[in-house]
Amino acid sequence: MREGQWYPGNMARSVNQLRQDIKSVDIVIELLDARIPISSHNPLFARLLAEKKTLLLLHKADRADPDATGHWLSHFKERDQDAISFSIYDKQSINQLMRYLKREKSGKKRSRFRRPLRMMVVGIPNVGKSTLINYFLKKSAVKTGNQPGITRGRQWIRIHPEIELLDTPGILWPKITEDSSYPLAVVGAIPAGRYDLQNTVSWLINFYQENGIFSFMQKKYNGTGGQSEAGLLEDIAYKFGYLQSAGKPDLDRAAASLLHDFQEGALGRITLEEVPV
Ligand SMILES: Nc1nc2c(ncn2[C@@H]2O[C@H](COP(=O)(O)OP(=O)(O)O)[C@@H](O)[C@H]2O)c(=O)[nH]1
Ligand SMILES: [Mg+2]
Repeated sequence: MREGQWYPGNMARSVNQLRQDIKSVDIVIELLDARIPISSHNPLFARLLAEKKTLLLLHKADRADPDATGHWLSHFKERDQDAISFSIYDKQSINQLMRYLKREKSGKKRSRFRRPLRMMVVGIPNVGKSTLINYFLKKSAVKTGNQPGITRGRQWIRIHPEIELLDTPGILWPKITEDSSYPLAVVGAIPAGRYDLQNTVSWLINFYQENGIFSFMQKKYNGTGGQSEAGLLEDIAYKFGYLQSAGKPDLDRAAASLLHDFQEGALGRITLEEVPV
């Protein structure tokens, strides 16, 4: 699959806009999917952000394996890269982010710029950028009434008296490589219909098998189909009545349903990419 193929808009234009926006902020928050910290990072961000202070948010951490997220945090710490485990459903992680930003702001006190700390959110599609921005937008609207610190031109959301967030996220599509295409499809970073469903689900089932957690899937669907992938998909089809006209199990619907359950967190908190050794 070619990069950018499924996203509207012109790649050069959005990268140029991103470059401009990055210039106008003090810090960039790059959202990674905590389940796939490797594949959800577009290497082009690293180049665009080379000179800029960056905070990584391991987003959707509520879906990832907490131990694996801990390993990722240590990994980044060893590399002097600031990173926070984050979920929009976890108030503590939101507080941690706010504490971090306030520290960043107070660290800049002596600077001749008295203006608020400015930041923006970047990440690949579906990683949770709008959710985070909307959270702050709602919150600041409640706090300050009708005019929540938004100025004209590029829009800024004042999320704290001394911290402003650009209301438009920077978007880059993921870089699809042989290694990253399945992880990206599995977490929902590639739109339905743009990847091979059966191969993707095969990859996911194989991940569970190789990591000794296949029984988790079997239990979930009252599996009697034994250890095989086909058996599992048949179990799912029969359990939910996904049948074709001749009463044969509809394995495509079963696969879609399995993937949906994974994305909803119904198949456990799973991290698909470990820290490289
Ligand atoms: N589990 C989980 N899902 C989240 C979280 N934040 C956002 N999402 C979901 O991820 C999906 C994509 O979010 P969105 O903000 O539209 O992503 P964007 O494309 O990066 O703007 C939505 O279904 C959100 O509800 C989170 O912290 N945890
Ligand atoms: Mg969005």
